[in-house]
Amino acid sequence: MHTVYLILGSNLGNSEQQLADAIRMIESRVGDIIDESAIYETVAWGVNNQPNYLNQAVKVHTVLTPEETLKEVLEIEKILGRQRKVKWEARLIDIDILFYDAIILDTPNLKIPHPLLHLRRFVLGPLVEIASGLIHPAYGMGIADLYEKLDDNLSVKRFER
Ligand code: PH2
Ligand code: MG
Ligand code: MG
Repeated sequence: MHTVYLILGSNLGNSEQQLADAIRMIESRVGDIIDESAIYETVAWGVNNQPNYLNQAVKVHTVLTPEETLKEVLEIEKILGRQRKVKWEARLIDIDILFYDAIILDTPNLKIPHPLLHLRRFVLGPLVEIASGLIHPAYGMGIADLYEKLDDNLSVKRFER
């Protein structure tokens, strides 16, 4: 059994419903949901003039390989209406693999750990809730330490429905 951490994001449509639907489909196609963070409302990172996101981190147990996991999450994105045209455009759902056990993988289609995760409050904020003691295998630092050292000041706050 393998442990995978995912970050979910949506800033189009009914984002709260999209996250709930994504988690349900992850449970049926990837594996058991072991833990999930609260939902956070976050300012769009790296782009201007986009609606705020809802982001949520989840911990999953899976028997799938990293490549199979990627295939499933891309399939879930498609089923939930994701259309890909432009990088970092507003989207109905995005599901990114953050960690898969302690592996380091660098292929054209799949990089694990996610190469930008340590720079993003919208990732580390939710993640620190469910993985504060986890060590980043490439940097040798805990998630809580990476969170403390963040240089990103874009707003990340718990979503109040
Ligand atoms: N995803 C991006 C780019 N910027 N900003 C926030 N707040 N949340 C995201 O999920 C996000 C982003 C690319 O996938
Ligand atoms: Mg992403
Ligand atoms: Mg993605």
